[in-house]
Amino acid sequence: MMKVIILLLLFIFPYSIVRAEDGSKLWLRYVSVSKDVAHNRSISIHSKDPIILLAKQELVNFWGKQSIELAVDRKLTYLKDGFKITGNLNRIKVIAHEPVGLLYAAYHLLQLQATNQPVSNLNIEEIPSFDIRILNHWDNLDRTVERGYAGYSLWKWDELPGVISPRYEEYARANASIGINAVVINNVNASPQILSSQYVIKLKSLADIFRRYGIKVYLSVNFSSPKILGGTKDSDPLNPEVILWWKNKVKEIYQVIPDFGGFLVKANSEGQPGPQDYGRTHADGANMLADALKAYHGVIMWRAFVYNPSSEDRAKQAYQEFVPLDGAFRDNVIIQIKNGPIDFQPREPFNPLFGALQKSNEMVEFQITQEYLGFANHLAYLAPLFKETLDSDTYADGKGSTVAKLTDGTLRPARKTAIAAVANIGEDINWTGHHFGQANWFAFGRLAWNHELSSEQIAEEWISMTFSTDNKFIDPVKKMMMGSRETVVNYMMPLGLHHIFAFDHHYGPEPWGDQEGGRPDWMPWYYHHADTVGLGFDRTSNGSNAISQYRPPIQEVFGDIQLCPDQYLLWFHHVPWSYTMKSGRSMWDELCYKYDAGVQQVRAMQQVWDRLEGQVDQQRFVEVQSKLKIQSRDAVWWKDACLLYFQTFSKKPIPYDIERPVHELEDLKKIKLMIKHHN
Ligand code: GCV
Repeated sequence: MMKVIILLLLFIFPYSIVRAEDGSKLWLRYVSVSKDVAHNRSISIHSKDPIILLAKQELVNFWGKQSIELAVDRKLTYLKDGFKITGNLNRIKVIAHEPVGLLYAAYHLLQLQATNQPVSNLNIEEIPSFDIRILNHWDNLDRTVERGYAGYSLWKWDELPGVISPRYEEYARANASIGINAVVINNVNASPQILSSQYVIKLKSLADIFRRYGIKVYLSVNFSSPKILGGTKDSDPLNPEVILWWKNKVKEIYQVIPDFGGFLVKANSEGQPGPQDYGRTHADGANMLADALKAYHGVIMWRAFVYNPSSEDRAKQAYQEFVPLDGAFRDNVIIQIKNGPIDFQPREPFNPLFGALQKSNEMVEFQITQEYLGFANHLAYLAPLFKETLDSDTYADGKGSTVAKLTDGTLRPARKTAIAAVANIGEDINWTGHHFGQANWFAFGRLAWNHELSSEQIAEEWISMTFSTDNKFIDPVKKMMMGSRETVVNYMMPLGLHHIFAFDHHYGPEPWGDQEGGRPDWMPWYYHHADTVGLGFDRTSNGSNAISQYRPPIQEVFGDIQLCPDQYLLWFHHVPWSYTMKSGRSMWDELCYKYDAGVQQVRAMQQVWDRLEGQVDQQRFVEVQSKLKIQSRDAVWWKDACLLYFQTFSKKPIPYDIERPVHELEDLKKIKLMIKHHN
């Protein structure tokens, strides 16, 4: 009976409509080639290396064009783990320095094919921008994910190593297809248990799968592990007993996982333990671990995300902590710095630590998971945000010292360069909660591979691989994606406003937020400083003087209210409500228009998407459509909450030509979302 119904459905509806399209395939929708095609071309290799065999297999399965020869040339060190592809209509030759380079080349070719690019006359050379291209999972051992909005963790620790979910390999393949070659498996708020022998064995089973795709595993470690797990008196980095504990633990890990990557450490930050608990410095702590890893070529990624409740501006604290330690870190330590000085806000100026450290390795940490951008409910394409930071000129080594060039080895040669991002991946069938969240995972990988790619190009690649190669679909969707991050900035925090989120879960607006006895640096008023005079955080020399951490001429630009770009105005200045903006409007009016623009822009996104019905499978169409409805309602919520609240200080009318508020401020203040935040 069932069979009959299915046949009937297939007859009535075109195949694409009834086909289950749940997003689980990500951008990997290569079409298997027919026997005939396969018969007429050859894929040849000269090695039994498992990664090369995999590269061959992918091409055998999906490459529908001319013959290909894949070879490793150990002399071509300059290629790193990149590749060269040359060829004509009859034959393609792929050369790499590393076996994994051939796998990346295979995915490159498959991407060209999937996006209908010409492959008849190829002359391609790709060398990745960064050596380590790493995802940071904030996954806990109980499978909750800190700031994760796509379900539980992929890692089923209770089943490992006995049961291997097929998703581990699918995950590895997706990463390899965009050049990601490293993953930190667990939350930076790390459980010491991850280092127990039992977990090391579980980790091995993941590492064995990932290795086939050129991916190394790393662990976040808890600085108190020696005391908690090993029973040492303390975890003082200068205590010989502690040093020995780490040495032995590292040895144990490498015995089981010979290509283990290293440790990521959040120390003395937001309540996590660290070397300062014993009067030692971040350098003492990092170096002790670096020494333990050195013999195995392991790396320490030591986070600079540190701040304490004090009278000092939070935005200044990482710089103050780390700049005096410059030069004190071992060469296998990389200081991992969040893109902005506060915390992954919809928009922040670049972190002044970039380039301020002259003699220490630095890397950027981005956040793909949308902790501060509407979770998995809002569509926000983040390549423009990533590029905004990477392309920021710090002037550290003169003009042109962009964050990208400071961290990719161009200006500051490093043993190993790296770039990280906090993953947005979970157990959800579509991996990222929102179908368009996949684009941010993809975009991070592509930019880590080549930070010179444009956001547009990456969007186009992703859309055509994920949805459709039809320009009638690609063009409007690309346009919608390109504006989406600015849209979120507009309805959440325009003009440099930041951190006015609801307490703890960071979903909705709470500019009025206050918790009795709570940390001031976790309260919105700490950041917006609204009063009868105006709005914004004075970080000039009259205020916290955070601008002094930037170099000239950036310092002058950010520090001068006339020169400061609108997008950072309220980040650096306390601006009078009636201040005349570059547009000629008062600051208050400008603020109102920005919030309103945000709302209108989400509505326009809905219109774009609704028009595309029928050009995309129904399941993904409806799921995205419904998320856009949520985003639209949330945008109005943000606009009303912020404007009605700030109006209590500005005492000015909301310009009459924009949409009127639909909420009462007092009602909005009562909203308390019960979103659990798992540490
Ligand atoms: C992992 C922010 C987040 C925390 C996160 C922290 C960090 O404060 O809200 O959940 O903790 O950043 O990056 O360490």
